[in-house]
Amino acid sequence: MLQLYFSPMACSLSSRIALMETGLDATYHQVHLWTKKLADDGDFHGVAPKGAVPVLVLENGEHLTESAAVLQYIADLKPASDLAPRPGDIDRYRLQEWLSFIGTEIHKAFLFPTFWYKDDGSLAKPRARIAQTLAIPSAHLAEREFLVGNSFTVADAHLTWALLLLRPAGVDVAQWPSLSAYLARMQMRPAVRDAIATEMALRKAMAA
Ligand SMILES: N[C@@H](CCC(=O)N[C@@H](CS)C(=O)NCC(=O)O)C(=O)O
Repeated sequence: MLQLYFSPMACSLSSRIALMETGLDATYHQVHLWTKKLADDGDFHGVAPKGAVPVLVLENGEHLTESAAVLQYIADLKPASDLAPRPGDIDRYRLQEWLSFIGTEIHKAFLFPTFWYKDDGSLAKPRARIAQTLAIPSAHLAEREFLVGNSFTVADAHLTWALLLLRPAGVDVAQWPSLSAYLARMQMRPAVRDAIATEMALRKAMAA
């Protein structure tokens, strides 16, 4: 069976959403990102030298990391779920274009520094830039329901996760009406709603 190493509401949420959208069975292993400990007190570095989630353990035991790769792998396991356009179709490269943009321009350029640096001086530049960055998906989604093509893809799973983190990062998504409408729409999908509910409950349990 597939196995996913995740941390509640971290970027691995999009991999959980993708798995739930496909209906594929998986075992989920929770990682504490600060201590790098697993639930059984094992060391996550033994699983993933990068020390970061997501890690997908494949049926043959190989470990796959990086959200863009993990998400496309899950999508390709169940082509009937239509979570990614077929290779060779221009929309497959549009999907990769969005996954790369979300992973670098939104996640690493904004969300990552926001969660690591707490002082206003360090946060000023990423905060100033995020408005410019989010204007891109905002304009795109003003005209369309989904990021790529006419149906939900793993790029939507990844953007949904990123938009959910804006609030704890101190940014109000309501500034971009098309993004806040998109986020509400995505959360009406049963798999998205259930994945978020599961991880929010785990996060609350961690804080308790
Ligand atoms: N480039 C990786 C980034 C993965 C990543 O930064 N994961 C975060 C959680 S959202 C993490 O595990 N951070 C722990 C750390 O960097 O120590 C991807 O897109 O999957």
